[in-house]
Amino acid sequence: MKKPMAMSIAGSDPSSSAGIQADIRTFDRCGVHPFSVITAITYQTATEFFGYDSLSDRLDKQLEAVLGDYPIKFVKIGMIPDMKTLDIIIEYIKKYELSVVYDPVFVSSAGSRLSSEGLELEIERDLFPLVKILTPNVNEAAYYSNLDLTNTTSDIIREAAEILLDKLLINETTNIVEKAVILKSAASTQDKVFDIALMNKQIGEETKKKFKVYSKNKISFQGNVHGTGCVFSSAITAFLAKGSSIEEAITKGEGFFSSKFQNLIDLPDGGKIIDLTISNEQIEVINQIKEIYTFISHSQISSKLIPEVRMNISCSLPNAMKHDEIAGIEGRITIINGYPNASGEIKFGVSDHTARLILSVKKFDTSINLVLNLKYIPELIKSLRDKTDLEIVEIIRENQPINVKIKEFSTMEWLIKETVEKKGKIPDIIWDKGSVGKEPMIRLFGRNSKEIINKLKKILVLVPT
Ligand code: PXL
Repeated sequence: MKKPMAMSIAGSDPSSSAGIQADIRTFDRCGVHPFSVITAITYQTATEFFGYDSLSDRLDKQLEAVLGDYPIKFVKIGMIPDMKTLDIIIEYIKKYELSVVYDPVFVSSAGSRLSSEGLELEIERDLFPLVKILTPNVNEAAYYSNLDLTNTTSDIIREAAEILLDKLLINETTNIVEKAVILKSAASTQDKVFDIALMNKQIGEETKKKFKVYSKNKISFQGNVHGTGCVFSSAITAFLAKGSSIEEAITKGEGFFSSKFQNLIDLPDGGKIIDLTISNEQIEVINQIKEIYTFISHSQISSKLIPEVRMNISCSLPNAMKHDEIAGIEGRITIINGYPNASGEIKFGVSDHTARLILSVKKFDTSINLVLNLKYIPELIKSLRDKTDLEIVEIIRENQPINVKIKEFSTMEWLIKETVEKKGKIPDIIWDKGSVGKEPMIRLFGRNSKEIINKLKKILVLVPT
């Protein structure tokens, strides 16, 4: 399969949490190969900025080397330190017809300027018309729209978005071009922050302007998180490179950002940065889910095992204690054209009843890391009992104490406790006939993907056709 590729043209941040380092790491996390061209070297930590040197004399050679050789289409642009850098970038955007996501960055999160005075106007005039998606924060949006966006109403934020989008469209001769602006953290309530997107969407022969509001949980602490804008705009670029439309890329970029923004690293100087690390253990967990999913998704018979509530595969880190240490498939697995199909990506912390099951199982048997929920088919249970060596335990939901029924979490805990009390261990399968409003379900447990696939093979030959 061809690997999606994208390029970042940005400044180096030695704290590796903003700038080109953040872009590379984000592209990686999104499964996109990162090309990187450096516009400047900055000297900074997550909280202090000491200065920068422009690499404008070395920019041309970097760009020609990669763009001359590789079919790169999507590019994210960050720090543009000076006029010469801007001119070279523009030359290459035109020459290679690049699709541009531009994250305007005039001041660093520590408050210092990242570009020469007055460059904003040149950027507006020369770069904006070549930009596909613009991701300003409120200050940058206020500057370019010439509107006061402090403590403002949603009408004024929308007006600012319209002014900015018009600036991207200023040189377009047809009206069927798709572009977008996203005003980051443009509005907030007590516990939510909102990004306001405005896009020009093509519908038949015309384009229509469409607003979309994305809400994020407000995290309250002093100061700000270094590098957030870089991660967000790079994620959008990565999803464009993976084939998403503008609207999809923004939505997926928002999703990626929100999931990463939950885990911050507190640096010793008080700086906060987004945790973009991923361990080999985490990769192993994701690969195990991928292996099982690949096996299932190539088998039409597997689709008969997808329950009404859809299927999930949950896999835990060996010593998991919390939800975010368990990975699953976002949106679960459904059936498309007769085959099982994942609705979303494999991620940690996508809460699900299968994830809760593993956490409960781990209290009794730490060697079990995987669980799948399968459709209940009465004949299948009978054949599995008669013809396989799989250990099967039935749980009667009616026996569940009423105070446990109220919370699904305790239901999963109860189900496992009941099984261990009955059998003294976790069997291969725990199933139940359901109850009012609860679909009957088969749950398959295992230590690793190989073991699960072996068990699935035994099950699949017995699925009634
Ligand atoms: O997050 C904006 C940004 C972009 N690029 C570089 C930076 C910063 C913020 O400090 O240093 C190089």
